[in-house]
Amino acid sequence: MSELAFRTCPLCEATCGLEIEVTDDGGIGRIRGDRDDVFSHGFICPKGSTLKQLHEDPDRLRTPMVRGDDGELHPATWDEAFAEVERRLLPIREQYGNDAVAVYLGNPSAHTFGLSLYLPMLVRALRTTNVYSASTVDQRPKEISSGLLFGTPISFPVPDLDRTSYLLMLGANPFESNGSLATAPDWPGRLRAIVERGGSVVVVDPKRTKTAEEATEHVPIRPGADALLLMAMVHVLFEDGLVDLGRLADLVDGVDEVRRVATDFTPEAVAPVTGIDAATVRRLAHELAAADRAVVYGRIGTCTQEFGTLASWLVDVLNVLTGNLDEPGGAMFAKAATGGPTMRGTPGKGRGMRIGRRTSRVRGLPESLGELPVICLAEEITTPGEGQVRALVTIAGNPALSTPNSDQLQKAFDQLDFMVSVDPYLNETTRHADVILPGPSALAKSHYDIAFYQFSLRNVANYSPPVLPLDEGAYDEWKTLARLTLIVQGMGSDADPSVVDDFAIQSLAQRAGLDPDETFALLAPRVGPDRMLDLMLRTGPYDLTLDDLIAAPHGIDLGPLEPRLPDALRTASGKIELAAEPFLGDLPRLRAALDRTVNGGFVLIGRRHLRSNNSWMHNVGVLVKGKPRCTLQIHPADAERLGIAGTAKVSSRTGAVVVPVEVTDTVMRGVVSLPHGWGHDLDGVQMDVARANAGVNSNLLADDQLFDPLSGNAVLNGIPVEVAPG
Ligand SMILES: Nc1nc2c(c(=O)[nH]1)N[C@H]1C(S)=C(S)[C@@H](COP(=O)(O)OP(=O)(O)OC[C@H]3O[C@@H](n4cnc5c(=O)[nH]c(N)nc54)[C@H](O)[C@@H]3O)O[C@H]1N2
Ligand SMILES: Nc1nc2c(c(=O)[nH]1)N[C@H]1C(S)=C(S)[C@@H](COP(=O)(O)OP(=O)(O)OC[C@H]3O[C@@H](n4cnc5c(=O)[nH]c(N)nc54)[C@H](O)[C@@H]3O)O[C@H]1N2
Ligand code: SF4
Ligand SMILES: [Mo]
Repeated sequence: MSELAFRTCPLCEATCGLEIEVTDDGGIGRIRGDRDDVFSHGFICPKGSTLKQLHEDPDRLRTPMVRGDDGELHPATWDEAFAEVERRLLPIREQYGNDAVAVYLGNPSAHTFGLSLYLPMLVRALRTTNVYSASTVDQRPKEISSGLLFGTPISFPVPDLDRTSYLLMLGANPFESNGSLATAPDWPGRLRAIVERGGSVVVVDPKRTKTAEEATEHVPIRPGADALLLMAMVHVLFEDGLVDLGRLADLVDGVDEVRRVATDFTPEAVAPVTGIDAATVRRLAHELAAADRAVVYGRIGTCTQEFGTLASWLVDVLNVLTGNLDEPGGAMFAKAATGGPTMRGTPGKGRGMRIGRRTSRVRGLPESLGELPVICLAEEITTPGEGQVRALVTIAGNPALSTPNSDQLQKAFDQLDFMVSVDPYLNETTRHADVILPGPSALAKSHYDIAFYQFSLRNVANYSPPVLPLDEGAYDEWKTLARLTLIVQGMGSDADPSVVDDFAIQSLAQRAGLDPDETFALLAPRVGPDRMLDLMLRTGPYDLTLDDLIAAPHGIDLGPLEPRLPDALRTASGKIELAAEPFLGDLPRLRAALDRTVNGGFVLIGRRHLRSNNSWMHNVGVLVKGKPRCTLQIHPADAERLGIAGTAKVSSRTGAVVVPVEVTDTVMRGVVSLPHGWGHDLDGVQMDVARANAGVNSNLLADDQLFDPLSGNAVLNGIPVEVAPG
């Protein structure tokens, strides 16, 4: 006998519904796609079912770990672990000031309900300028471009795949990644449907990916050249009289400036740098303008490159100029059931977005969204002086593998006086920690995708109660964050986490104009993230309650996206600021790139695999079995010219790796591709399967000195490298 539980998968952004068999003895049986899920209709990828393996993984930490006098990490009780944090962290803050403590927030902190809700309070309590996250090796350029254009950093227009007839997609490979900053289960099915209904999918990518192969057209591009391509398309739209703003004509500021700055970027001028001939650029611009429902979408390949912010901006410039913004089948704004920044305050107007309000201490790189670029973290630890980082808190992150020049960063970690990590694994990063605080497995937590429904392709609300009770000795992650917050506030390591939880409700109630006492009474007896969610739903745009969601285990479909402008804008002008000053200010750099000559050297790009998830799921045997996936892909002509077979040595300014080679004509000549998140054979890592399938760390090659200046985001695609037989 067994029972079925339903749960949204938290592993990537696609939010698939899972059907999970729970056996009589409280074990986990089979996990499949939930056919009744209102959004995923049974779709699942190979990672979804591995929540079972993650739950059962013997290497997953079940108790806190504390470094003893012998220098080794040992299991400890929760009280001991929190006491150690208090004992070690507070004196550092007292002696050296708040900035001496840095915090790094990793990707799963956005995928974990409890973490995403309680992190802001911990970060605020730390009162440090040294806040870092995986966002500056990812989507920060898109956040800045959306913030400047539309007013909030999560004002992401998403491609309305289900109704479009023309999709121009740059730097994304959703057949492997399942989509990003555009939440929808089954991207592959949705893309195939565009083609089946006679539409076009054009993929711009230096590699002929699976997505490109299934598309109607693949346009290979030199890494980093997207902004030039897009600018040339803008040029053609103006030159050939194809600009048509439609309904939004009165809502857009700066069209003439954009016309002016696009003048020099003719298709002929950009062709030598992009590798795309002028006729193709003209045709793409005309196709985009002619399609009745068209959309441009760019993702990580357009962000983690030297013109990340400009490329992200130009994606939406094209959507605006062709009248496809905020239209069905175009680029639209979601309306999440919990409310959010595009729904708060006065409709249609706001404070807009400011960037660079301060700069980093050592290199002077700009702040954005209250954070500094993670490429600055190592130097902030190693450079003496006032404000030097001496302690680090990492939460759901593995910067030792995920961020550039990781050798330098790992050496910097050794210099810290104290480090605490909230993480379920003893991995490449947490091996440097003095205290590790592991949360329960995903199956013992409730779940709601607070973040990803903000940019979902349909408006959906789906709550998952915990599938399993907490294991003995396990401790809720939101309570861990609450207790860290209280420690930092000087309330003591044994303070009651409900103080932080109650404060959160009080603040939310006040912001919504509700009476706090009545609100507490209304939401009782719930506590923790569930209570916060209930309040957010009640004050959100659909008048839902958590009970409504509990009564709908397969989710509630709130319908397709609807036009939201002008109400969703939060710019100071109340307009779409198409020519915001920071974009124009960065254009001389782009113009200078027109004079570049391709020098015959190699550049490195990254890739993802369906059975992998950044750096942390390589301990799941069913996902890593088979051929090694951490290989260097190189074009046959390049391999032959260099005499490379078997293995290659790849080196950059920052490091070198020796890696097995996969010769394939799917990559352009002069480009090599290596996935990130590997390199698990480091001392002290307690992940046996990952160690046996170690691979090499591509971020030894990524350079902390290469970045997009507007965002400080790292360049992870288009890294100059040398390739030789290994
Ligand atoms: N070269 C190169 N580098 C890249 C990229 C690239 O394309 N190329 N991609 C970048 C991108 S897009 C991203 S998002 C970053 C990711 O960078 P990070 O977020 O730093 O790294 P992850 O590999 O996601 O590591 C997640 C960590 O969270 C832990 N974890 C997993 N689940 C939970 C949980 O429920 N609770 C807690 N507390 N911890 C949990 C894992 O054990 C692991 O330590 O990597 C970036 N790095
Ligand atoms: N299976 C799996 N799924 C994942 C993840 C994972 O690690 N594994 N990670 C998750 C995370 S954190 C994120 S952020 C998303 C990312 O999701 P996607 O953005 O879809 O990321 P990728 O699959 O890496 O695809 C990026 C593509 O950009 C191309 N590219 C590289 N440089 C350039 C360039 O200069 N210009 C252009 N036009 N293209 C370029 C690469 O060849 C690659 O095909 O995926 C998420 N989903
Ligand atoms: S596509 Fe993403 S959400 Fe869906 S099952 Fe796979 S990992 Fe989970
Ligand atoms: Mo990411």
